[in-house]
Amino acid sequence: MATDRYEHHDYFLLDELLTDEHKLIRDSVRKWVKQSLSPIIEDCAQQAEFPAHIVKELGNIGAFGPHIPAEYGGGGLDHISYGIIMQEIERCDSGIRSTASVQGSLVMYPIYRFGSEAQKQKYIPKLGSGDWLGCFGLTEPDHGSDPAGMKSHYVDKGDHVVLNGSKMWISNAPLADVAVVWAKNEEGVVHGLILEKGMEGFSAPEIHNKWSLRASITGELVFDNVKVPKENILPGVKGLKGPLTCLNSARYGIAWGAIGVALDCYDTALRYAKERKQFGKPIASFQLQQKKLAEMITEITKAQLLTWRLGVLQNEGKATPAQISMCKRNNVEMAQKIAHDARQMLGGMGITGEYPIMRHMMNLESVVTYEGTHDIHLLITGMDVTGENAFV
Ligand code: TGC
Ligand code: FAD
Repeated sequence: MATDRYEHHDYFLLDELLTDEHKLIRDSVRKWVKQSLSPIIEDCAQQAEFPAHIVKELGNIGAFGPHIPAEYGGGGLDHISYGIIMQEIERCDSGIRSTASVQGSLVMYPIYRFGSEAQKQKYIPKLGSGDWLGCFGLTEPDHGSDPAGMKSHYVDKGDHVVLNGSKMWISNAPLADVAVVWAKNEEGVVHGLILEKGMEGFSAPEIHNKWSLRASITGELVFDNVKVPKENILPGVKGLKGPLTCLNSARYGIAWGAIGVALDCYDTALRYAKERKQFGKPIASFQLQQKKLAEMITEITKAQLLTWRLGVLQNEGKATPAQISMCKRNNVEMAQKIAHDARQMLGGMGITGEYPIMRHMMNLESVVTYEGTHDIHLLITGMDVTGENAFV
């Protein structure tokens, strides 16, 4: 990719809603992204290689679990700070934001929220620092949108349980040191288990040939009579509300992250339109191009306001899962439309790796599907406003 020339756009002076600490966090993450991530990201995506060395760097900049109390190795920051960090990272690449949101919201958070004191002390600090990488196993080959149907299960063997089954589409899996896995006990009740790399019968083969999130590593989790010590079961939750509670936190981060993608596409298209000349004039002077740019910044601004308000509600402990679903769904769709228009504005150059837009477009095809598909989030909103459950 050419030099990262990104400039932030704040059409409605939303910076005035941020604290000095928020702005400091944003500026320092943005600086790291420009110095360390932007120069390598296009090659990683082209080669379908996850830049494993950045796990430690993400830990160093505080990208893992910023909203988890510092006493456990998190950042001790508020939810708006968490969102800003996801926005700045995803502004460069959704796959790297995936690494950060899985580690923080789907591995550290369940251990923090539902784990024993010993589990918290053992796992969270090493995950927060980036010494260990984690993954989260909920989806199965036959159960994606309907995780209640999961087949992974374990049986009680005294001081340990024996786990069988498999998980599919698991971000970070092939390299993960720790996996938070959801499986049913003999009564069919879902529980969370912490698995460690190297446990006998536990493997994590890589899924190849993705056209999306190519700089992120994705795999399966296979459990073939894995002996899991009982002390590795999360004691604080049972039932599907365990994993779904963690998803609220990750979906919230994606809502912010999608704004980062949209801002990068808008910024790229705006600069290109001012510099590219056709018919003797910058293409920015043509009304059809101005329409696209004006609509982009309008939609970004609306999403920024929605998401900032969600952040305030999240800080106050008042955000509902349905509000988070609405925001994730809205922002990802907004980013997809902007990426599509931005790509067209760059003409032929829009399909090359010289510019980030095509990579963002392809990444968004995963973002619109994972953490609950676009349609599932619509149905969650539908259920919330009508009181009628379309899933049963
Ligand atoms: P349902 O009967 O509605 O609920 C079961 C229990 O869960 C509770 N619950 C929630 N709790 C907290 N937060 C939420 N958002 C919750 N939604 C539901 C609910 O109250 C109930 O509790 P209880 O005490 O009564 O037992 O469940 P259902 O089987 O009808 O399914 C509902 C549905 C479809 C909305 C849900 O299962 C769903 O969200 N499906 C989408 C699955 C999904 O999002 N998978 C994501 C996998 S992880 C991932 O994609 C990571 S990608 C990360 C990256 O790389 O960035
Ligand atoms: P399905 O559930 O089979 O859905 C197929 C289609 O049917 C979708 O369009 C869906 O909206 C629609 N549909 C389903 N049910 C309904 C309904 N009731 N009404 C209307 N339409 C419906 N999972 C993890 O657990 N951990 C991870 O780390 C993880 N990382 C991922 C990384 C990538 C790159 C990808 C692509 C996925 C990842 N996932 C992960 C899995 C992801 O969460 C699932 O792909 C997603 O939940 C959808 O499940 P599915 O792919 O099985 O699709």
